Amino acid sequence: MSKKPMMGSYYLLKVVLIGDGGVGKTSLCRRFVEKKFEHKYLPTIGADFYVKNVFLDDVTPVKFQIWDLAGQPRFHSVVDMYFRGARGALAVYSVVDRESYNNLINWVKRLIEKSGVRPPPAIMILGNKIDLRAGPGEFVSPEEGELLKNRIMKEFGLKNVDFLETSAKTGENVIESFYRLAKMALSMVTRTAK
Ligand code: G3D
Ligand code: MG
Repeated sequence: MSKKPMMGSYYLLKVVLIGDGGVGKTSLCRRFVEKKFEHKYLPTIGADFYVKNVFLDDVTPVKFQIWDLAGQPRFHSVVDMYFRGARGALAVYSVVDRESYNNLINWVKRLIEKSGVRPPPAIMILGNKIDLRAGPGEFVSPEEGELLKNRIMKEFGLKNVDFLETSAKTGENVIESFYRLAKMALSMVTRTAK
């Protein structure tokens, strides 16, 4: 990533994180945003909001606006607001939590209904916590992640859907996830004057 300051116009990209509580959404945000972040806690609407400027392929300026839903049940009525205008979503399950994998399609359904954008948001499906797969237990496999991606594309008639496995703990594929999502979403946003 380039260190030059962002000048002139840029792509403004609203991204939301969806998926069950505990799958690692906040950890993925923190890992991506690192220390260079503006972090504003907005308790009234139950979401954390982050901004991060990057240059995709070292030339394309993108300002990520990342919304990380805090997830308290009492804030469910603001989920529509949170989804509205999102051009991209990180749809996260945990590879050590099969229920979160099974529930992800319902999150995607809600996002598509509530985002209000056409074409629908680009979606990066993430199987997180792969560092835990080395231990004992039953895990969601990468093949199952691919199956979910294909199912989501087919069921909702979407083109901009991708899948990666990540670890917010080790950092594996975290930057890659946000960048790939941005590349898919860029075709749907226009540059904004600074
Ligand atoms: P959420 O925002 O989706 O609710 P969090 O999830 O980011 O709060 O993460 C929930 C718990 O999972 C946290 O542990 C966090 O440290 C852990 N976690 C998140 N991502 C990973 C990962 O990639 N690998 C491992 N091993 N753990 C992860 P605690 O113990 O704080 O509840
Ligand atoms: Mg969280």
